[in-house]
Amino acid sequence: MANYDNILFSIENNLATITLNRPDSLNALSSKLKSEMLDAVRSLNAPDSEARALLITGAGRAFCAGADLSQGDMGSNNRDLGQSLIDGYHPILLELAALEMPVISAVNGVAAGAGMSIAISADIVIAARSAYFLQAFVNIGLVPDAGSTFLLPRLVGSARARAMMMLGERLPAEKALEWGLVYDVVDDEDIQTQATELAKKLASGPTKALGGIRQLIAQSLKNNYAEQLQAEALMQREMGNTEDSTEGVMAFLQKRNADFQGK
Ligand code: T3D
Repeated sequence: MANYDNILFSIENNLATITLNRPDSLNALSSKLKSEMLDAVRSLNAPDSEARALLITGAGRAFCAGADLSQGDMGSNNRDLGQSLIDGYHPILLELAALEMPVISAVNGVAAGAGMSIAISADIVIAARSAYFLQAFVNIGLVPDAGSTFLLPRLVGSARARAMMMLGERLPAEKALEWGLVYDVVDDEDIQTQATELAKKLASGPTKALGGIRQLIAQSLKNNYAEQLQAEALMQREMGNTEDSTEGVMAFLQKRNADFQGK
């Protein structure tokens, strides 16, 4: 497995974990961190990868404070942030979206700017009680990016998304839970163990079905009802031929827990 400087990356018992690891800058997204993250995420979809779920979290007191504002020409007028997004962020986000396994984010502290975009792009978001979400972009005169304008209105509704984006105020974890942005809020000291427990459960689940759920939910954003019914039928045809679905039915009939292999 590759050695990285700005992230920690491991795969254990089919669970891949990426820890954004620049705690002194609240895990701000430097060029190096982004290229390492892209490399790690890409490796998960390789045919020889053992990963069946991905957990993303942050080292130290933050999940991620978004773009590294101290880097390169972020503070100058002579910059093309559009190109920087296209080259540095979109490949990671698209690679994450294309993963054929569930993605969990453990938001251990602040998730701001593009860091919030990454956090909410996960299938399941668990937040520490003291964590908060921040659409920080407007505070530095920018518009939300890295998928926030796509994801946030869909998750919390456009009225709340607009207010978060325009006001640039902190959304505490408990309120994020109330708004449906996160699946659960846990005590700070439990965030890593509880998120890992949940991620392990997914990593030993029927991976093809979990990947299928991701695809179907994504397709539902553009399909009409009839198209979505068709998409479900096509996907279920595929699932009906998986070893895990045979195992699932057998386990039910034999009154035992299923032993899914991700096949
Ligand atoms: O090309 C492109 O990349 C365009 C893409 C843009 C996407 C974006 O994400 S734009 C939004 C960028 N992010 C922000 O604007 C957030 C900036 N940070 C903050 O507003 C605050 O740091 C927080 C609200 C997140 C946390 O506040 P607090 O008081 O808990 O911590 P702090 O004291 O501000 O920060 C601690 C350290 O982290 C500090 O360094 P120091 O003084 O101890 O040496 C601070 O400078 C550093 N830090 C925090 N955020 C960033 C950062 N360093 C670089 N980039 C950051 N984004």
